Amino acid sequence: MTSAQIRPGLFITVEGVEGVGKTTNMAFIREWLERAGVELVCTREPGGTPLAEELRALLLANRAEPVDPCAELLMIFAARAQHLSQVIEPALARGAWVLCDRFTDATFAYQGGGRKLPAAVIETLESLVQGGRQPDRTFYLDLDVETGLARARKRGDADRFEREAREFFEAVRQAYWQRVQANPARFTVIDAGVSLVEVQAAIAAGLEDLFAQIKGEGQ
Ligand code: Z5A
Repeated sequence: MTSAQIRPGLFITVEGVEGVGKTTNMAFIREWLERAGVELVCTREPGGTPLAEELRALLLANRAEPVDPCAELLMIFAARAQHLSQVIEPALARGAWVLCDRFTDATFAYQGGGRKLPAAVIETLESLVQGGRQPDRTFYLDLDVETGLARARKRGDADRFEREAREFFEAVRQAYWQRVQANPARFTVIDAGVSLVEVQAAIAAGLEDLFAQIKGEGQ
């Protein structure tokens, strides 16, 4: 029996501030789950469909015109609505697992914490766009902002978010921690400030724990 048969339709997200190593570790999680026999759809936000990727490009582009935080928020949820209806919900409905690089926790962190939009406004859009859909498990990679920004700077050209000041990312990190504290059963917190080998050992332990939990639920 494969893991997907034990528990079909699991939604896993990966979150963290700038430079935390999400892309690197998404590939690790993907390989780990595929080795375990999971049918996996790997995707990202904002993005994941042609239209949502166009919205992503609009969101990330540097531009002279200041972007209103509310316009930013609505574009993110427009992309999410498309992504959910075209990719995430169909995959979960057929029993595949979905591994997504960022989801609505990022909205509470960046648009809530970073841009200071009220949580109640984000919750209203969350309810409209997602209904009751929430990730089943979220790997939150935590790293101090200074180290994260130093890692990210090595990548070259900064997008519109990456040009924000350090205080913005401190507020983002703080908002992530509020999400973790409000939903402790959903989050697996990973210290991303250690070597990649150690980070991936911690992620593997988190995945083992998830499998033990779903096996327990299936008995
Ligand atoms: N955004 C938003 O505002 N609201 C929302 O609701 C959503 C998103 C969903 C794009 O996201 C932007 O969208 C994002 C927030 C906003 N902007 N910001 N900031 P994204 O996820 O595509 O962009 P990103 O944050 O830049 O993520 P990334 O590309 O996955 O980068 P990363 O997390 O920094 O990962 P990385 O490229 O794997 O790692 C960075 C470097 O560190 C790289 O050279 C690695 O080799 C190195 N690394 C990784 N791990 C280690 C360890 N352990 N030690 C040493 N070096 C390491």
